[in-house]
Amino acid sequence: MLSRENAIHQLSNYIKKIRFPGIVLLHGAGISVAAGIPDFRTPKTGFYSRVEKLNLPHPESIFDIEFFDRNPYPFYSIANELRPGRFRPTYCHFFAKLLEEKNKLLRVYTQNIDGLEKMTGISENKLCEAHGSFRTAHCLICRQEIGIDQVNQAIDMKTPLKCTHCGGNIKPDIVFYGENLPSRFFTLSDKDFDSHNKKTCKLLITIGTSLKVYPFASLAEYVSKEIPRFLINNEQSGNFSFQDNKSKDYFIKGDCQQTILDLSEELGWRNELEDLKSSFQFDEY
Ligand code: CNA
Repeated sequence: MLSRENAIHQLSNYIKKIRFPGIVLLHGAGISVAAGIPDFRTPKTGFYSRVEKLNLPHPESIFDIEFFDRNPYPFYSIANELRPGRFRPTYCHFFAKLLEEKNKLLRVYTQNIDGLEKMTGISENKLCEAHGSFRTAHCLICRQEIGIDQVNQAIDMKTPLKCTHCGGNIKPDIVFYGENLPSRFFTLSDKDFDSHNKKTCKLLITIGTSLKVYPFASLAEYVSKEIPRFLINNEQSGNFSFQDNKSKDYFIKGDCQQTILDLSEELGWRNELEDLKSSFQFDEY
């Protein structure tokens, strides 16, 4: 396995060689930890260890659609730790935007529901929020759309919101276990990873995810063997084969924000990345 420095150097070389939108980014909760949002599975600090106090059947129950419909209290009691409004995008988020500006980004697929990619101003057609977002909300029964301010208020008061038409539970449009992913996820991934399509993924960079949630995790498995795949994470995850000298899989272990800064330095983009982040205008809500 390459050293961290050599792997960053290798990644920088691959990025430099790409002269069209050919890079796919896969984002996970690890990239938003520096924004102040806990990830799920990191022991002690992750969201799942925080929900232990709620005595759920499983930590995952908090995001299980059947459980939520029976008992929305646990979700409403902790959703303020995730809901957008107080958090700013990080270097990792702005790196995606920078790749778009350099005309190298094919797509960013994110599992995150915090909306931080969108806040960077990245174009909508470059972004696939595979697990939805907190920007809209609906009644689970009659599908009436509910104003998100009302939902945020309920989340802040830790009180489940009910539909005024039918009494059903109101849920932000984030994808729970037991729900389908948006059809756009399947349409785009079919196209972006189709080896017969010329405008397909030529470099895959996976950042801050344990790759445990399917079908999202399968994206990392869709690319053909000749496509380089990088994992930037605190720990190894997914089906990468880092020990196999013939594979084009690379692991850059450690804090993803530092890795992205080091990578930007190597690319000669550090000032542009810093500028993007520091010029960001932010209104808390
Ligand atoms: P996860 O299972 O909690 O994995 C996070 C991964 O990131 C782990 O492998 C960590 O080791 C790694 N990690 C954490 N911090 C860092 C860091 N600073 N540098 C490098 N690596 C780090 O979360 P996944 O995203 O894999 O799981 C998918 C779930 C998480 C999706 O359904 C999301 O909706 C859900 N989620 C989203 C958010 C958010 O929107 N910010 C927060 C928490 C969970």
